[in-house]
Amino acid sequence: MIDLYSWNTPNGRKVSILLEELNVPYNVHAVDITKGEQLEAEFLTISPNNKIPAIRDNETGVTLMESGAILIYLAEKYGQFLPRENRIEIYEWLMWQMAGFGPMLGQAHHFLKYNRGVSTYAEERYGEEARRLYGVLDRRLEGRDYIIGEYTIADIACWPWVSRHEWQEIDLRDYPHVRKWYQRIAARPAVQRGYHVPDHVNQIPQG
Ligand SMILES: N[C@@H](CCC(=O)N[C@@H](CS)C(=O)NCC(=O)O)C(=O)O
Repeated sequence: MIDLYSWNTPNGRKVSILLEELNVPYNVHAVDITKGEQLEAEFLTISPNNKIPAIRDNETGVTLMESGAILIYLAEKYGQFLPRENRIEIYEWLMWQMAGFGPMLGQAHHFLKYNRGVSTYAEERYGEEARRLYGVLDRRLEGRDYIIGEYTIADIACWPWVSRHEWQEIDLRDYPHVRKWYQRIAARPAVQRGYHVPDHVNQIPQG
């Protein structure tokens, strides 16, 4: 059994969506990051960077932080969503998400949604970077149903960030390939289940 430590955020949802897609049993431990529960000593033994998501695999004793590492671990363990022949390309787009798409969109949330008016410079910088990154993804998805052609952990890593497009002040109609891809993945029952972990806080945005 896998223990998942998570909260309703894009990084947390990546892991619950993959677990639902894999159809493996898991226990959910809600870590309320709005109350500082990620700083508690017990959680730090699993996630030394005090961030969700994290897992404990009770079968192997492995504990892991960092959503990208967790996606790779679970995909390898269960032999799905990381096909050997496309592995390097999947890592390429997974790293793009982990190092660019996620962190930059996180800054867009910070300055555009939560701190409007604090810094015009930061609003312009991260708003522009968000639009640039959506352009990169849109060009990649032209002529492809999924980032690597078939549905993999690269899609599972990127999709929850796109589900917050409203926070980033992104109109998906400006990125038609991203929009179709977003809606295609939103229609998957496992994604609909994984999105609402640990709790149902809102409907999946339409796009
Ligand atoms: N690179 C990490 C980032 C994790 C992350 O930023 N988690 C946020 C929620 S999405 C968090 O736990 N924030 C609480 C805090 O910063 O104290 C990953 O992908 O797992």
